[in-house]
Amino acid sequence: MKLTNFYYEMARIRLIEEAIADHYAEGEMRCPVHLSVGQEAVAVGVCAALTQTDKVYSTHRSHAHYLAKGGDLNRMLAEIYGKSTGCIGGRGGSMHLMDLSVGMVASVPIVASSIPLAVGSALASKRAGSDDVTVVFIGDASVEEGAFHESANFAALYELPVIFVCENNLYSVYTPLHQRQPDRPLSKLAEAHGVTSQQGNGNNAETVFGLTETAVQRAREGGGPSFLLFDTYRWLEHCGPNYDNDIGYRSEDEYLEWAAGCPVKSLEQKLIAEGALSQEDVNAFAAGVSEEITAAMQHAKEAPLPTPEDAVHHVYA
Ligand SMILES: Cc1ncc(C[n+]2csc(CCOP(=O)(O)OP(=O)(O)O)c2C)c(N)n1
Ligand SMILES: [Mg+2]
Repeated sequence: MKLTNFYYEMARIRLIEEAIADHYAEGEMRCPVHLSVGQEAVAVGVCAALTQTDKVYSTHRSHAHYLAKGGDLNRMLAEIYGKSTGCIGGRGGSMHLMDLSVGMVASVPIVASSIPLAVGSALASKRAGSDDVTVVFIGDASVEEGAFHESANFAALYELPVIFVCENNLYSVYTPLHQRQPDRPLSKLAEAHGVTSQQGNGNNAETVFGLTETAVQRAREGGGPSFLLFDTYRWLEHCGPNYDNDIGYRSEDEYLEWAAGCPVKSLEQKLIAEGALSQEDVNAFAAGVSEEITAAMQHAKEAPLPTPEDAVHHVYA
């Protein structure tokens, strides 16, 4: 059943992110990590509306997108540990996850820079006569970059099959949205370029899925781009494994309010209340995922580092 699958995928991503946070202090992960705890419903709801060959582009906060699109956990953790078995051979780490075999084309940490790549990908699909759709996950800060506006304009003009999925977690690092932009929905910016826009609760995977399904259908039928604005919240610090509500840029009360609407827990409670899941199912699932994570962590730690010779591969001169 679809909603139960949403729950399992979100709970798995949460457990994986928590495991990364638990191990980070060991100092063996070779890169910064931007964790998606609290934002799982957007990744899962969006990717559930896509096929394997539909394309996804992501940002610095890429783990949930990669996993929801079907990326391999062993290769993700090995990448974060900088190992040669990582999804890009240990060259990039957490912010550069990709897996072409499942349509996870690229993650790029320069804010907004994956947007023109995604629009180019949609243009390529359209010109090739393919009905693939491209999704680009962006944060709320991305719409402050010129690249967003040029890309939205171009996508609307050429009616490209691209969906801009904006995860509005209210912050760009330590700066809240209200200190960066006038008071109007971010979706107005996309609408100004002629891009159809919708806004929804980004902590409800069913809502996210429904809005994405409609946008995907429009794109496949030649209806052009969409901008989907999903309200959500990052629970941990911008970059790293800790809570940082004590340093002053946001309040504990604000965090607690969002945490009370936890996307994973609320869906779990709904499914248990409806009888679609039991507490035993939940516990058994968590135990299975824990084993999967333990094995993947071990694989990542034991895998070899890239060799010095590997450094000259994939370099163009
Ligand atoms: C062009 C550019 N400017 C600044 C940065 C530094 N930076 C990294 S993440 C980030 C905030 C991004 O905020 P948002 O897009 O809302 O994503 P979130 O981190 O909230 O998921 C900034 C400013 C960058 N990577 N690229
Ligand atoms: Mg943000």
